[in-house]
Amino acid sequence: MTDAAGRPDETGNSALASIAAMRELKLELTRFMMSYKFASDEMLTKINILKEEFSSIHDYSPIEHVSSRLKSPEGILQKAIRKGYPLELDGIRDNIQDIAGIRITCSFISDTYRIRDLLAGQRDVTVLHEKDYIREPKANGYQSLHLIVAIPVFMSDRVQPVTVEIQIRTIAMDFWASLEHKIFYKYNGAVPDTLVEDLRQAADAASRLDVKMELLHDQVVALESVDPNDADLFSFDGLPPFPLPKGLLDSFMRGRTEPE
Ligand code: 0O2
Repeated sequence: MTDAAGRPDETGNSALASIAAMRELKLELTRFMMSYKFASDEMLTKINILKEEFSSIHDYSPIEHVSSRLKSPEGILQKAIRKGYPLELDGIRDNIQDIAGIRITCSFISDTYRIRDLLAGQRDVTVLHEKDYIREPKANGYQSLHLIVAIPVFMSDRVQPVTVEIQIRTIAMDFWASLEHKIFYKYNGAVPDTLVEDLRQAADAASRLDVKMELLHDQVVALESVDPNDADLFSFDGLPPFPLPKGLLDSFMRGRTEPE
């Protein structure tokens, strides 16, 4: 590996070159994976802001639960090989759009579209693709609203648009999808026909439950009225208490109601 003077010989030089190439690859892979983590973090912040804002101001959040996952480098490569995509980072970036994935569960179907609109309406979010498996469920009964969005990630030397897959669905749809996923893997994809049929029936039942729950919710909302003596009227969830003295509150209210 070294000559008589201790300098790397030809074999030594090529070993050093491959170590340098490995380092370069590791750096590129780390940057690649981090860009997806940052994009996911940015989207999660947006979703959590909506969730907190709804809970504090409207006393109700259309977002019940949020989870996220990053595909592992191994999972990314397996998918690229399975789909026949070029095995280099730019090709993978262009073709695999679910490296970062976020799942949002909502109580009601209308909430799924509300969340879609609130996220899609944000200036730095670009919806690249939408699949509405709620309006058009898959043959097996799967329901969910899928968005592929791009969000700019600001790094030290570049701004990179990064894609994130967002799945939005109700609790009932999510319950069904988790069970179906387990069954699918248990049978290695070859699910017996009877189970496939049972799953389809369960999906129909889940769908009917969603519709019924939404109707009930609408009725409850219509019955709700504002209580002027509500003790919580001027308490602010998630913020430190700042009681308003009565005089200040009265002038503030007058300022809002009296014309100038
Ligand atoms: P994971 O581990 O959840 O990410 P793609 O394969 O993504 O290139 P496809 O299949 O057209 O293209 O995308 P689609 O239809 O938007 O589905 C992507 C994801 O939706 C899947 O990701 C699942 O998470 C979910 N999904 C789609 N169909 C079903 C279904 O029939 N049952 C369940 N339980 N989930 C489904 P992955 O990559 O398969 O898995």
